Amino acid sequence: MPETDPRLLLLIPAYNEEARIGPVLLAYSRYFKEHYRGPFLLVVVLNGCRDGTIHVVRQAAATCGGIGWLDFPAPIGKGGALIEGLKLAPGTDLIGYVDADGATPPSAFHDLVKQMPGNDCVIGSRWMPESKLGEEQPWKRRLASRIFHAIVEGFFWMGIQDTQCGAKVMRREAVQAIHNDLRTADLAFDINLLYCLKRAGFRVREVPTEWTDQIGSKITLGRSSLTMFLSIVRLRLVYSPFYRMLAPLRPIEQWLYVKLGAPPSLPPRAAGKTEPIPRVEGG
Ligand SMILES: Nc1nc2c(ncn2[C@@H]2O[C@H](COP(=O)(O)OP(=O)(O)O)[C@@H](O)[C@H]2O)c(=O)[nH]1
Ligand SMILES: [Mg+2]
Repeated sequence: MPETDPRLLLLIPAYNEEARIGPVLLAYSRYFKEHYRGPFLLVVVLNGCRDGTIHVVRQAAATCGGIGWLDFPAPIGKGGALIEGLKLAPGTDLIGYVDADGATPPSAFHDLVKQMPGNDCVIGSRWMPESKLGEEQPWKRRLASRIFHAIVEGFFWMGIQDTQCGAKVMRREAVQAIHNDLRTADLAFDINLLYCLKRAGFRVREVPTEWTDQIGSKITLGRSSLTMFLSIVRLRLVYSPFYRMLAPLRPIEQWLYVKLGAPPSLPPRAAGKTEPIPRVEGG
């Protein structure tokens, strides 16, 4: 059969996922071998794992092929891991990510990819009328998520219902154009990404997706909410006329991240400077 689909790279950020990631890697690898008519590579981005996630990933790679990994010993956060993973964009056509727990089934991620023609980024949404939710998030998470959404909308006016769904896919060119502006290492990374894409004029399309909440979440609600709030305030200021004037406050900002036990935001990178591409192991 001729290869007609674009090259696709799927990133899976993973933090202490030994109990959840194995079957997910096998399911994705099998599904895409069977249903995707183009080169497909899955890269797990581990950071600061204190369990045996790396062994589970190695095992899956040996069993299936088409699975590689990047392993960062430092706790660089989900955003930090994705910022590293997205440096692989030059070697592919489409690049996306999903969570390690299988909340997004492979067919649902494939549906996002199928909607890429004519768009620069397609994001899955759990908050549209046609979204299919197997198991919903606990009510406290849903409430926090709606409050967070209202604040994000008030700050950034993006008109996106669900910025936080873990399933997204983008065109390589769009990722490369904004990569230098990605500096949020915690879970507010997605806002940073979407805001920069929209600001640069890229077409971001939100579509209903299929999602099943999984037990074993790595997120502590109180602390994550505070960190995400700090990050979106920071992001709003970065893209305001005042940011230069606030330079003396930057050490306080970093101190707050440390106090919250969260990965600090990344320092600014020079425009036009290309970053070295990380070397994928396995694959
Ligand atoms: N690399 C990396 N991944 C993380 C970190 N924190 C969470 N993740 C990943 O982010 C994804 C979503 O986390 P999860 O616990 O499922 O969140 P929830 O379903 O929203 O409660 C999973 O793939 C996690 O392994 C982190 O600090 N580093
Ligand atoms: Mg999850």
